[in-house]
This record gives sequence, structure tokens and C-alpha cells, in this order.
Amino acid sequence: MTQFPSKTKALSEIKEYFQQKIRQVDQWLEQLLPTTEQTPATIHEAMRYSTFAGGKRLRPILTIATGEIFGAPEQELLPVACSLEMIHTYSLIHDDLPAMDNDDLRRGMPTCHIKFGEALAILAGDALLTQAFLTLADYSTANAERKVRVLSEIAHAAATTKALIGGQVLDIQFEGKPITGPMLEEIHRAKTGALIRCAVRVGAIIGGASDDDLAALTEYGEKAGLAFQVADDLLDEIATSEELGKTAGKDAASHKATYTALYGLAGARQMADRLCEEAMAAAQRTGKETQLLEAIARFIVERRS
Ligand code: GRG
Repeated sequence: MTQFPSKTKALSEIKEYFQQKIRQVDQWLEQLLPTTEQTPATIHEAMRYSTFAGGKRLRPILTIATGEIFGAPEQELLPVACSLEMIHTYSLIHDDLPAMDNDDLRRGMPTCHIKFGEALAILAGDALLTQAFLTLADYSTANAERKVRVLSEIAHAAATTKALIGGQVLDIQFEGKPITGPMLEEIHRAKTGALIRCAVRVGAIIGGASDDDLAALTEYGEKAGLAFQVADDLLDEIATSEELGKTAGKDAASHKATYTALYGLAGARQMADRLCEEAMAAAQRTGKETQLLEAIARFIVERRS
């Protein structure tokens, strides 16, 4: 029978781990992003404003936690992890724009376009995406082949086919229209899931995981990515704007296709829990020390923000 860590232990352990890794990721991001002394200062201010507005750093933490299982070197994990956070932050800045979700609150602060204007927010998103690939091109490693593989994984996850931008396009196209369960899953596997799956895979690749372990962890990443979105839909309905750091209740108000709209609160909760357990079981298939990844899966569905 599958052995899951106890809920309390998982959540207390993970809090400490997250705090430590958030500090480390932030220190690296501080070094990797252009300074506000560099010209033109305003774009660097906007990039830093949104990056350091206080995200959970879930994607970088997934890369680090997975890489650590295989003894991957910190000097390789951290730049790759930070590049994912840059891409994630770019997607949030662009998603909040008037032409997309038109939101004025993100990570508990005014959104980038509210603070810096629309033109600069578009450019800050573009610049973070570019900086992510600069970071990936520039980090040192003795294993150039592995580095190209990591770069390709991240480019694919940020692209259009079964990936971030493609998912966003589908999401926009289905707004206000009837949707089936499989279509909703396709959207979210791409929009939210691709980057989360990729975060896990690149950690494993940097650590030199075997094909079997990579397959098991890919399944973990896919299930955790979907669980993240189901939990996000639930939080949109049950959490406050203060807890979320963004406008709560927005999905229902804008007739978005969500798991709660399709399956109800209880159905969506059941689905999140099932995906979490499947993610944990997939991680355990590696036979490695995956308690932390299992705790992260639990955190994903039990979080309040
Ligand atoms: C605009 C290219 C482009 C893509 C947009 C990912 C995405 C696609 C948009 C972000 C908006 C959104 C609501 C996405 C669903 C995924 C999600 C809930 C993102 C928020 O991630 P968290 O909770 O945020 O990890 P923090 O602030 O903690 O980093």
C-alpha cells in the first residue's frame, strides 16, 4: 500500500523548506536580473517590481526539490529554476493586461500595468522572457548536451503547442462558451500544467535521472500541474482577495470555464485530492526519497493562496 507522509508533518516540513528555498531563489534572481542602475532604469524597475512582489516560487522550488533527489549541483539548478520564475512572472504580467484578464491586483500589489503603464508592462513581460533565455544560455555547466536539453524543454513549455501560450489562447477562445471536461483539461494541461511539468522534468534532467525515473516524475508533474489548477479554481471561489493577493471570484464573474463551474465545489475538491494522491504515487515509483515532492503535491491542493 502507498505510504503517504502524515498531513501535519508534510505541511510543517514544507513551510520551512519553502522559506529557505524562496530566500535562495530570491538571492539568485537579485543577481540574475538587470539592476535599476542600468539604463533604461524604468524597464528594470518594472521587471523587478513584479518579480519581487511576493510569489510562492512554486516552479523554481519544484525544480530544486526534484534536482536535489538526484544530487544535482546547486549552481546548475538555481539559474534554471530562476529562469522558470522569470517566465512565470512574464505570463502573469501579460495575463493581467487590459487586453487579457484586465486585473489590477497581483501578488497583493497593483499589477505591473497599473504601476508602470501598459506599454512598459508589455515590455517588462517581454524582457523577463528574454532574460530567462539569457540566463539559460549563460549558466556554466560541464554538461553542454544536458544544458541544451533543458533549454529545449523550457522553450517547448513556454511555446504554443500543448504549452503556456497555446493554453492561454484556448482559454480566451472558450470564454463564455460551453466546454467539456476533456477540453478543459487540455487547456489547463497547456496553460498551467506545461510549466509545472517542465519544472519537475528539468530538475530531474539536470540530476541525470534515468528514463524510468524521468517518466515517473513527468507523471508526477502532470498530475501536480492539473491539481494546481483545480485548487486554483476552488480558491477563486472560496478564498478572499487578501488571501489570494489577486481579485477573488473573477472566474465566475467573467464566465470562465473552470473545474468548479463544471463539477461543482465538492466535485472539484474530490478531483484535486485524487490528482494529489496520483502525483504522490507516481513520485514514489522512483523508489527515491520523494517525501518532499509528495509534501509539495499536498501543499498544492491544501494552500490558501
Ligand atoms: C499571457 C503568455 C501568457 C500566458 C498566460 C499562466 C498564464 C498564461 C497566465 C497566468 C494567469 C493564470 C491565472 C494562470 C493560471 C495559473 C496560475 C494560477 C498562475 C498563478 O500561479 P501562482 O499561484 O502565482 O503560482 P504566484 O504569484 O504564487 O507565483
